[in-house]
Amino acid sequence: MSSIFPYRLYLVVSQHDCLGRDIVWVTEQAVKGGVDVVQLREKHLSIADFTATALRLKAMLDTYNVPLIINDNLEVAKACSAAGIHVGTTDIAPSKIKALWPQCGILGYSIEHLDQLYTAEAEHADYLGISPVYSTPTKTDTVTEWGLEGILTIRGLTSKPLIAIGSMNVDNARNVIRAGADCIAVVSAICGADDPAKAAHEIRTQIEKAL
Ligand code: TZP
Ligand code: MG
Repeated sequence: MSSIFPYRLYLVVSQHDCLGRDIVWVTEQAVKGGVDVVQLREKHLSIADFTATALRLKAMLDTYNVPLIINDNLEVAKACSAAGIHVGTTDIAPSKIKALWPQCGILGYSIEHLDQLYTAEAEHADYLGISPVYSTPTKTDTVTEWGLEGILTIRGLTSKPLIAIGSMNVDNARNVIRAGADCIAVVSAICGADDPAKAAHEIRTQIEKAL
């Protein structure tokens, strides 16, 4: 298990994905169910609203000792003293982040093709997002799917923690961990569930079975 990223169930959350319910409530339920790391991924909010949401989430998560990671926005990450930042290949380069934000604890980087694994940028990451494992209506600008084969391949090539994202749910979490992922990242199977705590608990149970 990685010391910088020992987490197993990763909630990626936005206000929009919570289907009209408060993001702090949904996230707290998810944490009670077994989520142990959270990423706030807001694509349509102003910086002021993104920051306000981050501060509210951070205050709640601190009481559970669960780290908050901010998607792709250094200003918000700094403003809320987040645990880290997550970027994709078209965002701020990982090689620049620690100079711009020396307090950054966890640096996550999503890879969509195998050649991205071999870049110097990937070397800077504390964990790699395998994006997407399966295509998903939650993020439609993806081109390929890694599938279980992709996870197996990457697992053989790096010792960095691997986070699986894209249509992860209670039915596929176990096989994805068995294929070599360290952590399962979820949006809709938890944020969209009637009972987010129960949904998180069921996925967490499958992860633990596979370890
Ligand atoms: N990156 C790759 S797939 C994805 C992101 C943010 C969305 C995953 O959402 P869901 O609803 O868990 O499939
Ligand atoms: Mg991005």
